[in-house]
Amino acid sequence: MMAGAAMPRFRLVELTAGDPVAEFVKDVTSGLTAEPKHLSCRYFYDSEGSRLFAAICELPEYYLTRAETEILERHARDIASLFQGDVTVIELGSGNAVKTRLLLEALLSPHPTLSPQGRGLGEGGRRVRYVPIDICRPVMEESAADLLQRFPLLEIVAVAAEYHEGLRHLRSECDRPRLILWLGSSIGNFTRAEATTFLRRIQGTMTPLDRMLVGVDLRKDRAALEAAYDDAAGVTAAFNLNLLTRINHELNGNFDLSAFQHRAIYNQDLGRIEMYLVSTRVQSVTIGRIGLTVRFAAGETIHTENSYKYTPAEIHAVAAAAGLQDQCFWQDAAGRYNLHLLTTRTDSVKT
Ligand code: AVI
Repeated sequence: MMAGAAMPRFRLVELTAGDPVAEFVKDVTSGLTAEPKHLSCRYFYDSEGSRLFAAICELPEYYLTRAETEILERHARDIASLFQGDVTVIELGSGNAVKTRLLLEALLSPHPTLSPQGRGLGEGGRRVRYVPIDICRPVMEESAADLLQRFPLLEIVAVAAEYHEGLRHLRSECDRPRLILWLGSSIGNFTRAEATTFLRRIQGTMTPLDRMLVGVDLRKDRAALEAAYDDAAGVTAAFNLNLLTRINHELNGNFDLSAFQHRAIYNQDLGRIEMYLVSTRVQSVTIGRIGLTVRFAAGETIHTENSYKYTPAEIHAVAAAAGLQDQCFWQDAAGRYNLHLLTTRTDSVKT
Protein backbone atom coordinates (compact mmCIF):
# COMPACT_ATOMS: atom_id res chain seq x y z
CA MET A 1 0.00 0.00 0.00
CA MET A 2 2.63 2.50 1.02
CA ALA A 3 5.78 1.50 -0.78
CA GLY A 4 6.97 2.17 -4.32
CA ALA A 5 9.40 -0.43 -5.72
CA ALA A 6 12.57 1.61 -6.22
CA MET A 7 12.22 4.36 -3.64
CA PRO A 8 9.86 3.50 -0.81
CA ARG A 9 7.84 6.51 0.27
CA PHE A 10 7.10 4.94 3.64
CA ARG A 11 9.40 3.36 6.19
CA LEU A 12 8.69 2.33 9.76
CA VAL A 13 11.42 2.41 12.39
CA GLU A 14 10.63 0.77 15.73
CA LEU A 15 12.73 1.87 18.68
CA THR A 16 11.56 0.09 21.77
CA ALA A 17 13.72 0.36 24.83
CA GLY A 18 13.21 -2.58 27.17
CA ASP A 19 9.99 -4.46 27.78
CA PRO A 20 6.91 -2.16 27.75
CA VAL A 21 4.81 -4.53 29.90
CA ALA A 22 7.55 -4.82 32.54
CA GLU A 23 7.80 -1.04 32.59
CA PHE A 24 4.02 -0.65 32.98
CA VAL A 25 4.10 -3.18 35.87
CA LYS A 26 6.97 -1.31 37.55
CA ASP A 27 5.32 2.11 37.21
CA VAL A 28 1.87 0.93 38.35
CA THR A 29 3.44 -0.81 41.35
CA SER A 30 5.49 2.17 42.43
CA GLY A 31 2.72 4.69 41.70
CA LEU A 32 -0.06 2.89 43.56
CA THR A 33 2.09 2.06 46.59
CA ALA A 34 3.37 5.65 46.86
CA GLU A 35 1.99 8.25 49.21
CA PRO A 36 0.17 10.15 47.66
CA LYS A 37 -0.74 7.73 44.84
CA HIS A 38 0.10 8.61 41.25
CA LEU A 39 0.16 7.13 37.73
CA SER A 40 2.04 8.48 34.72
CA CYS A 41 0.07 10.28 32.00
CA ARG A 42 2.18 8.46 29.38
CA TYR A 43 -0.08 5.43 29.94
CA PHE A 44 -3.19 7.31 28.76
CA TYR A 45 -2.41 6.52 25.13
CA ASP A 46 -3.48 3.00 24.29
CA SER A 47 -5.74 2.89 21.22
CA GLU A 48 -8.87 3.78 23.24
CA GLY A 49 -6.97 6.59 25.01
CA SER A 50 -5.75 7.96 21.67
CA ARG A 51 -9.31 7.84 20.33
CA LEU A 52 -10.58 9.69 23.42
CA PHE A 53 -7.80 12.27 23.15
CA ALA A 54 -8.78 12.94 19.52
CA ALA A 55 -12.36 13.47 20.76
CA ILE A 56 -11.09 15.88 23.47
CA CYS A 57 -9.45 17.97 20.74
CA GLU A 58 -12.90 18.51 19.19
CA LEU A 59 -14.61 19.59 22.42
CA PRO A 60 -15.98 23.14 22.70
CA GLU A 61 -14.20 23.61 26.06
CA TYR A 62 -10.79 22.32 24.87
CA TYR A 63 -9.72 25.46 23.02
CA LEU A 64 -6.04 24.46 22.70
CA THR A 65 -6.31 22.53 19.42
CA ARG A 66 -8.47 25.16 17.74
CA ALA A 67 -6.19 27.99 18.89
CA GLU A 68 -3.11 26.21 17.53
CA THR A 69 -4.86 25.35 14.25
CA GLU A 70 -5.92 28.99 13.88
CA ILE A 71 -2.29 30.12 14.22
CA LEU A 72 -1.06 27.47 11.77
CA GLU A 73 -3.77 28.34 9.23
CA ARG A 74 -2.61 31.94 9.36
CA HIS A 75 1.16 31.39 9.43
CA ALA A 76 2.04 28.03 7.87
CA ARG A 77 3.19 29.80 4.68
CA ASP A 78 5.39 32.22 6.66
CA ILE A 79 7.00 29.25 8.38
CA ALA A 80 7.44 27.34 5.10
CA SER A 81 9.04 30.37 3.44
CA LEU A 82 11.88 30.30 5.99
CA PHE A 83 13.17 27.11 4.34
CA GLN A 84 14.82 27.51 0.96
CA GLY A 85 15.22 23.91 -0.23
CA ASP A 86 14.64 20.33 0.84
CA VAL A 87 13.45 19.92 4.39
CA THR A 88 12.76 17.23 6.97
CA VAL A 89 9.77 17.82 9.27
CA ILE A 90 10.15 15.90 12.52
CA GLU A 91 7.16 15.74 14.84
CA LEU A 92 7.39 14.66 18.47
CA GLY A 93 4.18 13.00 19.66
CA SER A 94 2.47 13.35 16.30
CA GLY A 95 -0.85 11.63 17.15
CA ASN A 96 -3.20 11.91 14.18
CA ALA A 97 -1.09 14.74 12.64
CA VAL A 98 -4.13 16.75 11.54
CA LYS A 99 -2.47 20.14 12.18
CA THR A 100 0.77 19.01 10.56
CA ARG A 101 -1.07 18.76 7.26
CA LEU A 102 -1.24 22.56 7.15
CA LEU A 103 2.54 22.81 7.38
CA LEU A 104 3.21 20.01 4.90
CA GLU A 105 0.80 21.61 2.46
CA ALA A 106 2.57 24.97 2.77
CA LEU A 107 6.00 23.36 2.37
CA LEU A 108 4.91 21.43 -0.71
CA SER A 109 3.03 24.21 -2.46
CA PRO A 110 4.70 26.63 -4.89
CA HIS A 111 6.45 29.56 -3.25
CA PRO A 112 8.02 32.73 -4.63
CA THR A 113 11.62 31.60 -4.23
CA LEU A 114 11.07 28.48 -6.37
CA SER A 115 14.20 27.84 -8.42
CA PRO A 116 14.10 26.40 -11.98
CA GLN A 117 16.10 23.36 -10.75
CA GLY A 118 13.31 22.70 -8.32
CA ARG A 119 10.81 21.67 -10.97
CA GLY A 120 10.11 17.97 -11.05
CA LEU A 121 10.45 17.71 -7.28
CA GLY A 122 7.61 18.60 -4.94
CA GLU A 123 5.29 21.25 -6.33
CA GLY A 124 7.10 23.68 -4.04
CA GLY A 125 10.37 22.74 -5.72
CA ARG A 126 11.67 20.80 -2.78
CA ARG A 127 11.68 17.34 -1.28
CA VAL A 128 9.87 17.02 2.00
CA ARG A 129 10.41 14.14 4.37
CA TYR A 130 8.03 13.80 7.32
CA VAL A 131 9.28 11.95 10.41
CA PRO A 132 6.50 11.45 12.99
CA ILE A 133 7.67 10.06 16.34
CA ASP A 134 4.91 8.55 18.46
CA ILE A 135 4.30 5.66 20.84
CA CYS A 136 0.94 4.79 19.28
CA ARG A 137 1.95 2.92 16.10
CA PRO A 138 -1.56 2.22 14.71
CA VAL A 139 -2.56 5.90 14.86
CA MET A 140 0.72 6.89 13.20
CA GLU A 141 0.31 4.33 10.42
CA GLU A 142 -3.24 5.45 9.75
CA SER A 143 -2.28 9.12 9.53
CA ALA A 144 0.77 8.25 7.37
CA ALA A 145 -1.48 6.43 4.86
CA ASP A 146 -3.72 9.49 4.71
CA LEU A 147 -0.79 11.91 4.22
CA LEU A 148 0.82 9.77 1.50
CA GLN A 149 -2.43 9.80 -0.40
CA ARG A 150 -2.89 13.56 -0.03
CA PHE A 151 0.71 14.44 -0.93
CA PRO A 152 2.01 12.20 -3.74
CA LEU A 153 5.59 13.49 -3.38
CA LEU A 154 5.87 13.26 0.38
CA GLU A 155 8.27 10.75 1.95
CA ILE A 156 7.52 9.43 5.45
CA VAL A 157 9.80 7.75 7.98
CA ALA A 158 7.53 6.86 10.92
CA VAL A 159 9.33 6.24 14.21
CA ALA A 160 7.42 4.18 16.77
CA ALA A 161 9.08 5.25 19.99
CA GLU A 162 8.81 7.17 23.23
CA TYR A 163 10.09 10.74 23.00
CA HIS A 164 13.36 9.89 24.67
CA GLU A 165 14.21 7.07 22.27
CA GLY A 166 12.90 9.17 19.40
CA LEU A 167 15.57 11.74 20.19
CA ARG A 168 18.21 9.17 19.23
CA HIS A 169 16.65 9.05 15.80
CA LEU A 170 16.76 12.87 15.54
CA ARG A 171 20.53 12.72 15.24
CA SER A 172 20.32 10.44 12.21
CA GLU A 173 17.97 12.79 10.30
CA CYS A 174 20.66 15.31 9.52
CA ASP A 175 21.02 15.40 5.72
CA ARG A 176 18.98 18.61 5.32
CA PRO A 177 17.51 21.48 7.38
CA ARG A 178 14.92 20.29 9.85
CA LEU A 179 11.72 21.71 11.22
CA ILE A 180 11.12 20.03 14.58
CA LEU A 181 7.50 20.18 15.76
CA TRP A 182 6.44 19.88 19.38
CA LEU A 183 2.83 20.91 19.12
CA GLY A 184 -0.41 20.56 21.06
CA SER A 185 0.98 21.96 24.35
CA SER A 186 2.79 18.65 24.88
CA ILE A 187 5.48 20.66 26.68
CA GLY A 188 2.80 21.20 29.35
CA ASN A 189 2.96 17.56 30.45
CA PHE A 190 6.58 18.08 31.53
CA THR A 191 7.62 20.01 34.64
CA ARG A 192 9.40 23.24 33.72
CA ALA A 193 12.74 21.65 34.69
CA GLU A 194 12.02 18.54 32.58
CA ALA A 195 10.96 20.75 29.66
CA THR A 196 14.27 22.63 29.89
CA THR A 197 16.28 19.40 29.93
CA PHE A 198 14.32 17.94 27.02
CA LEU A 199 14.63 21.11 24.91
CA ARG A 200 18.33 21.21 25.73
CA ARG A 201 18.72 17.67 24.35
CA ILE A 202 16.97 18.69 21.15
CA GLN A 203 19.00 21.88 20.91
CA GLY A 204 22.13 19.71 21.14
CA THR A 205 21.15 18.12 17.80
CA MET A 206 20.24 21.40 16.03
CA THR A 207 22.27 23.24 13.41
CA PRO A 208 21.80 26.98 12.76
CA LEU A 209 19.56 26.04 9.79
CA ASP A 210 17.14 23.99 11.92
CA ARG A 211 14.01 25.43 13.52
CA MET A 212 11.80 24.18 16.29
CA LEU A 213 8.09 25.01 16.53
CA VAL A 214 6.60 24.67 20.03
CA GLY A 215 2.92 25.06 20.95
CA VAL A 216 2.42 26.53 24.43
CA ASP A 217 -0.80 27.02 26.35
CA LEU A 218 -0.87 30.28 28.30
CA ARG A 219 -1.83 30.94 31.92
CA LYS A 220 -5.38 32.26 32.08
CA ASP A 221 -8.39 32.40 34.37
CA ARG A 222 -9.29 29.32 36.38
CA ALA A 223 -12.79 28.84 34.93
CA ALA A 224 -11.60 28.53 31.32
CA LEU A 225 -8.79 26.16 32.28
CA GLU A 226 -10.84 23.91 34.54
CA ALA A 227 -13.63 23.66 31.93
CA ALA A 228 -11.06 22.62 29.30
CA TYR A 229 -10.03 19.68 31.50
CA ASP A 230 -13.48 18.80 32.89
CA ASP A 231 -15.84 19.06 29.94
CA ALA A 232 -19.63 18.85 30.19
CA ALA A 233 -19.85 15.74 27.97
CA GLY A 234 -17.47 13.80 30.25
CA VAL A 235 -14.94 12.91 27.54
CA THR A 236 -11.95 13.97 29.65
CA ALA A 237 -13.38 11.98 32.57
CA ALA A 238 -13.56 8.89 30.30
CA PHE A 239 -9.97 9.57 29.12
CA ASN A 240 -8.75 9.72 32.72
CA LEU A 241 -10.73 6.63 33.83
CA ASN A 242 -9.43 4.68 30.81
CA LEU A 243 -6.15 4.40 32.73
CA LEU A 244 -7.94 2.12 35.21
CA THR A 245 -9.57 0.13 32.38
CA ARG A 246 -6.12 -0.38 30.95
CA ILE A 247 -4.83 -1.74 34.27
CA ASN A 248 -7.89 -4.03 34.46
CA HIS A 249 -7.28 -5.40 30.96
CA GLU A 250 -3.53 -5.57 30.79
CA LEU A 251 -2.65 -6.37 34.40
CA ASN A 252 -5.74 -8.30 35.46
CA GLY A 253 -6.99 -5.58 37.80
CA ASN A 254 -10.46 -5.29 39.31
CA PHE A 255 -10.93 -1.51 39.53
CA ASP A 256 -14.66 -0.69 39.78
CA LEU A 257 -14.83 2.36 37.51
CA SER A 258 -18.08 3.54 39.05
CA ALA A 259 -16.24 4.01 42.36
CA PHE A 260 -13.78 6.59 40.96
CA GLN A 261 -14.42 10.15 39.80
CA HIS A 262 -12.48 12.47 37.54
CA ARG A 263 -11.22 15.75 39.03
CA ALA A 264 -9.32 18.61 37.35
CA ILE A 265 -8.14 21.60 39.37
CA TYR A 266 -6.00 24.59 38.45
CA ASN A 267 -3.06 25.08 40.81
CA GLN A 268 -2.45 28.78 40.25
CA ASP A 269 0.79 28.96 42.24
CA LEU A 270 2.41 26.27 40.11
CA GLY A 271 0.57 27.34 36.93
CA ARG A 272 -0.70 23.87 36.15
CA ILE A 273 -3.88 21.87 35.75
CA GLU A 274 -3.75 18.79 37.97
CA MET A 275 -5.87 15.75 37.08
CA TYR A 276 -6.87 13.15 39.63
CA LEU A 277 -8.98 10.02 39.97
CA VAL A 278 -10.83 10.18 43.29
CA SER A 279 -11.99 7.09 45.17
CA THR A 280 -15.62 7.69 46.15
CA ARG A 281 -15.54 5.14 49.00
CA VAL A 282 -13.28 2.96 51.09
CA GLN A 283 -12.24 0.09 48.84
CA SER A 284 -9.56 -2.44 47.98
CA VAL A 285 -8.43 -3.16 44.45
CA THR A 286 -6.49 -6.24 43.40
CA ILE A 287 -4.10 -6.24 40.46
CA GLY A 288 -3.67 -9.95 39.72
CA ARG A 289 -0.69 -9.83 37.40
CA ILE A 290 1.37 -7.96 40.00
CA GLY A 291 -0.08 -9.75 43.05
CA LEU A 292 -0.84 -6.34 44.56
CA THR A 293 -3.78 -5.23 46.69
CA VAL A 294 -4.24 -1.47 46.91
CA ARG A 295 -6.38 0.11 49.64
CA PHE A 296 -8.17 3.41 49.12
CA ALA A 297 -9.75 5.69 51.72
CA ALA A 298 -12.92 7.58 50.75
CA GLY A 299 -11.80 10.72 48.88
CA GLU A 300 -8.25 9.43 48.35
CA THR A 301 -6.73 10.48 45.03
CA ILE A 302 -4.50 9.09 42.29
CA HIS A 303 -2.65 11.99 40.62
CA THR A 304 -2.66 11.19 36.89
CA GLU A 305 -1.53 14.30 35.00
CA ASN A 306 -0.10 17.80 35.20
CA SER A 307 -0.58 20.24 32.38
CA TYR A 308 1.64 23.30 32.81
CA LYS A 309 0.59 26.71 31.53
CA TYR A 310 3.05 29.47 30.72
CA THR A 311 3.41 33.23 30.63
CA PRO A 312 5.44 34.46 27.62
CA ALA A 313 8.25 35.31 30.10
CA GLU A 314 8.23 31.75 31.46
CA ILE A 315 8.51 30.21 28.01
CA HIS A 316 11.33 32.57 27.06
CA ALA A 317 13.17 31.62 30.26
CA VAL A 318 12.80 27.86 29.60
CA ALA A 319 13.91 28.28 25.97
CA ALA A 320 16.90 30.44 26.95
CA ALA A 321 18.00 27.92 29.60
CA ALA A 322 17.92 25.29 26.84
CA GLY A 323 20.12 27.38 24.53
CA LEU A 324 17.19 28.38 22.29
CA GLN A 325 15.69 31.72 21.35
CA ASP A 326 12.59 33.00 19.58
CA GLN A 327 12.92 33.78 15.91
CA CYS A 328 9.28 34.81 16.21
CA PHE A 329 6.10 33.80 17.96
CA TRP A 330 2.41 34.04 17.19
CA GLN A 331 -0.74 34.12 19.29
CA ASP A 332 -4.36 33.19 18.50
CA ALA A 333 -6.83 36.07 18.23
CA ALA A 334 -8.28 35.39 21.69
CA GLY A 335 -4.78 35.47 23.26
CA ARG A 336 -5.00 32.00 24.81
CA TYR A 337 -2.17 30.15 23.10
CA ASN A 338 1.30 30.79 21.62
CA LEU A 339 3.30 29.13 18.90
CA HIS A 340 7.04 29.78 19.21
CA LEU A 341 9.53 29.34 16.40
CA LEU A 342 12.88 28.70 18.08
CA THR A 343 16.42 28.73 16.77
CA THR A 344 19.57 27.62 18.49
CA ARG A 345 21.28 30.57 20.22
CA THR A 346 24.44 31.58 18.48
CA ASP A 347 26.18 31.98 21.85
CA SER A 348 25.05 28.59 23.19
CA VAL A 349 27.45 25.76 23.93
CA LYS A 350 26.59 22.41 22.33
CA THR A 351 26.07 19.55 24.78
C1 AVI B 1 -1.46 15.82 25.36
N1 AVI B 1 -1.59 16.91 26.35
C2 AVI B 1 -0.92 18.11 25.87
C3 AVI B 1 -2.98 17.17 26.77
C4 AVI B 1 -3.01 18.37 27.75
O1 AVI B 1 -3.74 19.32 27.48
O2 AVI B 1 -2.27 18.33 28.73
C5 AVI B 1 -3.57 15.94 27.43
C6 AVI B 1 -4.92 16.17 28.02
N2 AVI B 1 -5.28 15.84 29.22
C7 AVI B 1 -6.55 16.17 29.40
N3 AVI B 1 -6.98 16.76 28.33
C8 AVI B 1 -6.00 16.75 27.41
